[in-house]
Amino acid sequence: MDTMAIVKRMTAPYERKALISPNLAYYMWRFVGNGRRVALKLGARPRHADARAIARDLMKQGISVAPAGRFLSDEGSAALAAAGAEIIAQSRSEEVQAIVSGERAASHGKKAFLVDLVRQGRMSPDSPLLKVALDVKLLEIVASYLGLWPCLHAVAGWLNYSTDTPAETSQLWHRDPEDLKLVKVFIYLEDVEEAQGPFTYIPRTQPFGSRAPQALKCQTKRVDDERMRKFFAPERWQVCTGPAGTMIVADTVGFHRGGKPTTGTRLLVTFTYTSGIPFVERSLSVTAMPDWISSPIQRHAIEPAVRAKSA
Ligand SMILES: O=C(O)CCC(=O)C(=O)O
Repeated sequence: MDTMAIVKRMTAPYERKALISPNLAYYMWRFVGNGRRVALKLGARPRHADARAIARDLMKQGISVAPAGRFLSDEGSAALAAAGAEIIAQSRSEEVQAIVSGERAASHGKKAFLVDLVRQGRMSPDSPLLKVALDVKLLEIVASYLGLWPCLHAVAGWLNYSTDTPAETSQLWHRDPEDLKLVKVFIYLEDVEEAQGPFTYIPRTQPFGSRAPQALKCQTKRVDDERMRKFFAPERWQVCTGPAGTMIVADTVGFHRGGKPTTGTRLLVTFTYTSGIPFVERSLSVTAMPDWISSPIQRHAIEPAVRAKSA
């Protein structure tokens, strides 16, 4: 068996579990499976002075929420304005509105309560959304948190709408399966109040978080609110309402749920970042290496998705 297969076998039992302290599987994941990405991170000083402070906050809480300008460079903010305008226009198209109103059946994936507005198979390297996801400041924050140069794993644009069915899949409390530690980003493109099904998180339940030991008792795959109350009181739940432009950066191995509007819709873009050896296969593929890339951290983040296209 080769080294990578050994690392994979050692880490597999920790999918959808938050480690409470570093163990052998973690060190193998970090220094053997992702050794090169760790070395790249250690050898580079972040260009953005506050990237490390934001990552430290993330290490403590598992989540950081602020206006997008806190996490993005000026170029990233400009790309977000362009990408956001495109996605808002798409969400208002007749075709999408017919799905929201129930006149037309959606070609749903696993989630029968949202329209995914982004085609992430064979994505164009010139997509403004890719420019946001590969923003250097954002990547530096993710790298400081993960302790390695990350891979961009997925990109999506969701329009959630209300349904009559009980909460299901990601609308119930869960831990994400993509990697041992990971970062998900959500950027609201329209205001999100309680009624629009905000992203909701239990701080400090991420890997190595101070509530990870307490969360061990609650290891079911999907948990409803009634059951979660027995483990964590609702006062501990961070309900991420906010105006358009609110950005959430979180390790979603920590407990979270969201996306069940009771009225109206919720429109956001979301990115997932993993290490170089995720548990779950990458769904993103990009047709060519973007020629606007200005930094090696961007190249390393997108390289696997470009390779996926040519594979
Ligand atoms: O839609 C939400 O707010 C939650 C999304 C989620 O659970 C996920 O992406 O894993």
